[in-house]
Amino acid sequence: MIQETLAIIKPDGVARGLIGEVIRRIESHGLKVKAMKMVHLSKKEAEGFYAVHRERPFFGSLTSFMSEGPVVLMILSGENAIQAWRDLMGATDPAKSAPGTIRREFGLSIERNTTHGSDAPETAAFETSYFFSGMEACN
Ligand code: IDP
Ligand code: MG
Repeated sequence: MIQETLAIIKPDGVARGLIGEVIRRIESHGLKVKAMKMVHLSKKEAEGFYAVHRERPFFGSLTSFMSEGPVVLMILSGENAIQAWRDLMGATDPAKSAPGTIRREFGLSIERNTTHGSDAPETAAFETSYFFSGMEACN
């Protein structure tokens, strides 16, 4: 099934010059970039994006991190894109993610883990429309 998912290169990845490396991995695994932009989120915009985590103890720290510098936002498309992109990223905690995954190779901590990916079709729909209008996605 062809799906779309939201990918983010988080501030730690952009700051360390990993934009090209992350996109190279995405494209070499057959996922297509359908939309892309670089933005510096405000704290409020980061809070809106991560609203499902509002009650978690790390919410304040996470949203400060996500608004500390620019991020790259992308809509990815491909066969089972949601799981395919999560497989490329690896587990949330870099210390527990599989060798060869982005988070294992580049993640600095469970919070500063370099990339984001949607976790289900409903969250992918919310997250892609949170950042992109229909006009911004290419076919
Ligand atoms: P995911 O990004 O792998 O889907 P989530 O549980 O949805 O993981 O958490 C969202 C983000 O919140 C993570 O990517 C990470 O940046 C941060 N995070 C998750 N768990 C922790 C934690 O225990 N401490 C600090 N930050 C965390
Ligand atoms: Mg998540």
